[in-house]
Amino acid sequence: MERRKFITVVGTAALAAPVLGSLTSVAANGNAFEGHKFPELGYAYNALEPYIDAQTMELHYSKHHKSYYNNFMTAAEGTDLLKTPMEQIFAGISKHSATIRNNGGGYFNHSLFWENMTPTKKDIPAGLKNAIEKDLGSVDAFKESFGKAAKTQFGSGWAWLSVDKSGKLFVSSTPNQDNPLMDVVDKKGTPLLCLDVWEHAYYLKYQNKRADYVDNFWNIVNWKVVNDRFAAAHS
Ligand code: MN3
Repeated sequence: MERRKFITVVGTAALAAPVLGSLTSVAANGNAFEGHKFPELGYAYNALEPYIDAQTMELHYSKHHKSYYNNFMTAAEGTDLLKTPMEQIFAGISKHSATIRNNGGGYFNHSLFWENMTPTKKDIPAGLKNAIEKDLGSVDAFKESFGKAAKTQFGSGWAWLSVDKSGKLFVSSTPNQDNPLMDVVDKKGTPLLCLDVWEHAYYLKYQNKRADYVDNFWNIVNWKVVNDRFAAAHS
């Protein structure tokens, strides 16, 4: 029923990727904010195999992510938050409830996460590659640093590549569903690439071996999307 309907949506979406392209750039582009939408997945549940298995993708997207979205929308009902872009909400997240912070973060972070993965291996575009080399030493040094952030984040959380206000790239990790846009985190910036290291993101396939999941992530990064986010953050 619901599952069949979803598969149809995925099939259609796959032809029209990228489907989430405007998520972070709505406000930046000056377009009217059209409300918080649960995003379509730009590929099938099994598209990222063998690195992320189909069952994990289905549960993660249709159950975990959907719950964050639904809970956020329920908590936001009847408030201005429904008319406020997530970036703006996060900039003042310290003034909101834990429900808004956790579920708003969960809704937003996963939307970024699905979009920055792809079944089609991509090279790192020159603009982003040059910036990584300038700010983080080399692509290998960046991967090492990002991998370390992902592997050593204690408990549930996320690893990030972001760009700060001065245009400099940095790597960080956040607990729970926090992200670099939130006023409560130490290292603030615009997220370009994220990796979910909650156990629900990898446990079915990798069990306790988070490091293997993190190392395999490099096979499915959508560098074009990361580069596009970098360019948008600059313009
Ligand atoms: Mn998750």
